[in-house]
Amino acid sequence: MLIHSSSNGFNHGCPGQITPEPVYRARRELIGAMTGIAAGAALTGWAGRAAFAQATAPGGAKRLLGVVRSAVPGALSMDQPTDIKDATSYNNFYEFGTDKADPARTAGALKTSPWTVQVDGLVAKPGRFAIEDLLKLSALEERIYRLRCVEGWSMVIPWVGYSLANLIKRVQPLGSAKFVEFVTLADPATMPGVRSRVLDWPYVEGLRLDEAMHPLTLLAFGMYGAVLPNQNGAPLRLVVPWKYGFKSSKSLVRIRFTDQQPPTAWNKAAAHEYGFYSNVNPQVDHPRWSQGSERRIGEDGLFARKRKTLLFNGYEAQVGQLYAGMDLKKFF
Ligand SMILES: Nc1nc2c(c(=O)[nH]1)N[C@H]1C(S)=C(S)[C@@H](COP(=O)(O)O)O[C@H]1N2
Ligand SMILES: [Mo]
Repeated sequence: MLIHSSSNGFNHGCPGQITPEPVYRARRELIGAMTGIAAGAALTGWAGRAAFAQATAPGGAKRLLGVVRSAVPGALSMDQPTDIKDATSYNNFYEFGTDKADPARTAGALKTSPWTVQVDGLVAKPGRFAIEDLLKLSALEERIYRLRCVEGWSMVIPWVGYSLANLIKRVQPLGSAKFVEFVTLADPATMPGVRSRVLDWPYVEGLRLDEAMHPLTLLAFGMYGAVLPNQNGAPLRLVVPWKYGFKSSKSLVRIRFTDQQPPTAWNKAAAHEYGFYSNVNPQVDHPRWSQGSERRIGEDGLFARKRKTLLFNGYEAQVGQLYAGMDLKKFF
């Protein structure tokens, strides 16, 4: 069985060889432009939701319009965003292959339209939501999050989406709901990786309901101002910035509310290596490598791990309360 390997693995892609662009576009410039476009609409309570419709930019990438700068505390990292080329060519998406370069090469086959997401389980108002309706459910925000992979590398990605809490409130969880399960599409016809048994498909991840409700937990539809590339989890994915990257399921088809901790794909594959919580924690090493430091993609040499990894990936002020009194070594 192929399990996550450390950043020192030799079989991985080599983003260090890609010439970095100046900066993905001076971030402030981007935020400024987006705020400019959206300011009027934001002040009028998003009456003009038609503004969210996607438009095709000259480059072919579908831009997301009407995106506002997030006001959620901690949502706008000051770190320099990762080059878009690295973020879209160095991926983990095992449904499309286990090599970092596989998803960008093979995920083009994924059909992201039409797309619906089933939201069910212990909720008063279950439903099947079309992607078009989900895009209109709440104002789209730009959020610049650090992403720390359990393998020991990290990126900084400007996502576009809104707090998952908006959708959760819509379906009204019952008092008995304690956990939320996130299920990725598993289509052997378009996902070559699903034909091999590297994980128990479909890819399932899970959060406690209070973690899922946290304002930083993002339902993302885009990155770098445009709709998500397939290899990054189109047409919608989860992003939980204080947990290892594998907690953030891509290409979601189902969100299910339960009263029990859901069995999750990586935890089933190796429970002693991938805990249910998987909060980023430099004090809790992976059995096969240290988690004390990380390699920021595009910044360091291929084998350098120069950055200190931070508790909760630097989001402790925002999320620490969720784990008050918990033994983080036991609930890793
Ligand atoms: N369905 C699915 N979701 C997934 C994965 C996967 O293999 N399949 N990989 C995870 C891992 S290990 C990481 S680090 C992030 C990577 O997201 P990115 O490629 O957009 O940077 O996606 C996560 N979500
Ligand atoms: Mo990861």
